Amino acid sequence: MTVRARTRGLILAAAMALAAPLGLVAVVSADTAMAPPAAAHGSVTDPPTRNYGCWDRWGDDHLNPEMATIDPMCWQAWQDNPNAMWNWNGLYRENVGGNHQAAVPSGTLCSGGNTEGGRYDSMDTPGEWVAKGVPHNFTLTLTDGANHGADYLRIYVSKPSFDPTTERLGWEDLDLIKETGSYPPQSPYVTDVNLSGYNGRAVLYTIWQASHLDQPYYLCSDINIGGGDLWPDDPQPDPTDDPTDDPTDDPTDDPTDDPGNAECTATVSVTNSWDGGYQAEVTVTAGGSAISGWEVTVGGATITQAWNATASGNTLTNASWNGNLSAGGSTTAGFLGSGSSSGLTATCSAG
Ligand SMILES: [Cu+2]
Repeated sequence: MTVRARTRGLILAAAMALAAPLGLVAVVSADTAMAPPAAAHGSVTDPPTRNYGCWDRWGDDHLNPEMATIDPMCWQAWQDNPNAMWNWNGLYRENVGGNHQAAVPSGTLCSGGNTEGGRYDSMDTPGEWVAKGVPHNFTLTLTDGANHGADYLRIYVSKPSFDPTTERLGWEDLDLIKETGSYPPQSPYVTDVNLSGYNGRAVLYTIWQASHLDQPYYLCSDINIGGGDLWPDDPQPDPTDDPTDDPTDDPTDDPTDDPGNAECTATVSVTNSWDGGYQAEVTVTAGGSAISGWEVTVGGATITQAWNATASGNTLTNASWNGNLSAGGSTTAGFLGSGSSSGLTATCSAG
């Protein structure tokens, strides 16, 4: 998901680092295009919201016409209003009094009810938004560059009957999954999400009720539940194809699965950082033969939380759903680290 713009998080972190010691609340004019947003507000960064994803993938290359075919929903969004991406962290309303359904009419959920004079209206457009593959249990990360705190995060997922590629999202399309308790001012806010029983492309809808004033954020993230990342030129997944239910997928019966030859490689990249910590993604790739498990040791890391893997010290071990990789296949896991993110290394060993 972040192959095109792994440096964006670092730029944001640099902006935050500059602003924080001065005690500034940075203000970005809606007309100040061509600059990364200052650390004014926040958004769900994993799984990425529509506009955060477009900014992350294309922010340093947003005039590239190839976007129109590779990532057409981002293309239409950039054409409609680039400030929807530069200000990916500003999709909010104010003084709603908790009446979200009254303030944000069905069909406009992803633009916060056409908030900010319609700046984010392109987020409501149906189509093949790039969707991040997530397992049935994953960790949602909301990055708050302004330390507003949260009264709650309210998280919905679209019903199986809803098709984001052809329909605008409405309240009637959503199932409420959870509402968290409050968070003190900090970043990021993370919470586990359990989507058991859901499969395939869906929209994850998060309301972040900020605590500094009545300022709720309305955030649409495209996901592919139980599968890999979805790009428009990929075949659509069969929603009944749950890899964990595959009776033929028994690694112990696989004559080609020789653990003596099993190899893997791993890379680590920092996807976001802030004062005193960071978020990183590890990509594990099998070598010339299939593997049935992996461990990645992240040199230089102090891991405080992991997803799509379990952490012990600075070693990540595959989760139940992503240990089996075919030859040359890859998967990703993520973690939160404390301290500095400089000089991280990743070493993989296969089982
Ligand atoms: Cu704010």
